[in-house]
Amino acid sequence: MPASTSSGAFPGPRLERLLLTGAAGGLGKVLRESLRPFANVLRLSDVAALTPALAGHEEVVSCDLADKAAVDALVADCDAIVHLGGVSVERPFEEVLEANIKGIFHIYEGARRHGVKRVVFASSNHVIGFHKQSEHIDAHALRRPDGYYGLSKSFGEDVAQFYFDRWGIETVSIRIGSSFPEPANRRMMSTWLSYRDLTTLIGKSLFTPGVQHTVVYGVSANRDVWWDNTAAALLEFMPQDTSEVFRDKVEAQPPVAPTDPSAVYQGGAFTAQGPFE
Ligand code: NAI
Ligand code: 15L
Repeated sequence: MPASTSSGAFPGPRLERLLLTGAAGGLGKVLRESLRPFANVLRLSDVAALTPALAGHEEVVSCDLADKAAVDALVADCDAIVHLGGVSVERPFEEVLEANIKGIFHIYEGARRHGVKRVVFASSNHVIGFHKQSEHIDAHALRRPDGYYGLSKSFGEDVAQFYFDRWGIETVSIRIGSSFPEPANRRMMSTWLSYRDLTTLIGKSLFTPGVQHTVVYGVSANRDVWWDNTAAALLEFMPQDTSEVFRDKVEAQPPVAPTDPSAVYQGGAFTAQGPFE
């Protein structure tokens, strides 16, 4: 059931109010459904339009992450934050600056001011994108961002560490591989994360005690994974899905040259994007 959005019968604790930023996006639409067992009320936010809230279970709050006062109001009364909002691909620095760099600062300032003690940050494999696909790395490997977008996620991880060290706000930074209904190409055979495994990992990230700032790779149980999650063992994340079920379909695609960035670097084509002038 690789494309499932269900988290199953979640037996764990429930939050009163969970903020989900980026709720109108690809993952946000999925998690709007699958995170429902984790909280009595999901506060859904995006700068893009959202479909109306389900009475009793959801609240919709429109917000631009670049607007500090608006983010401060957005975070008020929430028990935890799943932060997905922002630019999600390589774009000119000025765009990334507003949504991702200012955005994550505003989220943590809101958390500090309103006493929110747990954040789940959608980081990305593009923090380590310039590592070669021949390498096997863990969460302590040198960060090698592959663009402005990857740099912003690297900054986000530093902000998370700082707000733990200074203010005790705990974060799990999930370096998501490629979370889509199915892997779209050969690289994603290694990086794919099913929606079901993503939901499970977010649940672990919200409710595991004592995470401080933990970095974890968000990847399913694929055959050829480049990432070692030993450093995040306390989360006890055991992915259930694998890209193997899509192998025949993906390998029917035309071959890629061995020198193509998508076949060389963990970050794939992102390593060759820009400049944008
Ligand atoms: P997406 O681009 O579909 O969703 C991002 C959402 O953020 C959009 O709905 C957009 O309107 C919103 N947003 C952008 N700028 C904003 C701003 N200034 N204020 C408020 N909202 C703003 O991306 P997707 O795929 O859903 O990813 C969600 C998160 O997970 C992103 O942070 C992305 O970087 C991260 N991620 C996703 C991966 C994937 O494979 N889907 C892989 C690695 C990381
Ligand atoms: C990401 O960080 C992006 O948000 C997503 O759209 C994919 O490109 C993914 O990485 C990937 O590397 O496949």
